[in-house]
Amino acid sequence: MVRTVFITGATSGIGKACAEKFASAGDNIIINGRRKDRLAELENSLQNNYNVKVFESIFDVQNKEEVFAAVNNLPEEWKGIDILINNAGLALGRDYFDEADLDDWETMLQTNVNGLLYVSKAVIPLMTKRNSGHIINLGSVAGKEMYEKGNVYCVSKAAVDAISKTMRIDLLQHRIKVTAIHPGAVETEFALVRYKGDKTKASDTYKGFTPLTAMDIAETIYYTASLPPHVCINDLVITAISQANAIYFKKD
Ligand code: NDP
Ligand code: 8X3
Repeated sequence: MVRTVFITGATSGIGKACAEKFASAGDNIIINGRRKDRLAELENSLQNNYNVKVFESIFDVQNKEEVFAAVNNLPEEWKGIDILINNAGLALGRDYFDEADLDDWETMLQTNVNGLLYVSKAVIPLMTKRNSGHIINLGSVAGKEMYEKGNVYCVSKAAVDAISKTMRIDLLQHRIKVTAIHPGAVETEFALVRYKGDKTKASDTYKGFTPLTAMDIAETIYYTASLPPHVCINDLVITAISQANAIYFKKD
């Protein structure tokens, strides 16, 4: 069966790898992000490589009006969303609580928490009316254990953990699956964004061990989305072999 998969934050990293993974299996994909050039490039490559349908949905998840307009104005043929992957997110800064930047905190909360809520609220009615759907939320090990200088990023991912639990309870009556995926370190543009373009700090993040790849996570997500209708993976923590949790690493 060909499914319709809506992926937020598909211009890079885990979201992009998910688009490739699901498209390679023949699913049709709605790709979101703010960077239009990257979305256009991805649309071309998915169509050329896998001959699937792709729809570009350019919006900022932080902007409630943009989110609802984008989802409500989807062409009819794209409204049967089977899988929503709430992936768009970021960390900004790594500073002590008393030294961290308030704007960074607001952007993380607005993107990782409110953005996820807006997109979910917009898409869920398209699922409840069919009594079917699967929502996959990207949490993090950072939401499972708080670490030094992680403060509001950790808070935002602990919120994703809690939101996923409440969604699962309240959407039970609509037969909507809710899966939360909590990766440890994955080598993407995440660290470059966190350290605001500082390439040395970004590459140091992944030094001394083999981190997960975006495709490791995409393949795991694809697995959770390909189980029989009566099976739901609720919560999944995935780390590299060198990482026990958000805090403990065994580096070379
Ligand atoms: P990347 O920086 O590589 O990708 C982040 C994606 O999110 C981009 O496509 C970006 O698109 C999108 N995005 C960010 N802000 C917005 C916004 N306001 N509106 C729409 N899209 C947005 O990072 P990852 O792939 O690593 O991160 C993906 C998710 O995985 C995040 O939620 C992150 O917290 C989580 N995660 C990452 C881990 C890691 O170690 N990498 C570990 C655990 C969880 P654009 O800029 O074009 O809008
Ligand atoms: C990203 C993983 O450990 O950098 O969510 O917070 S970590």
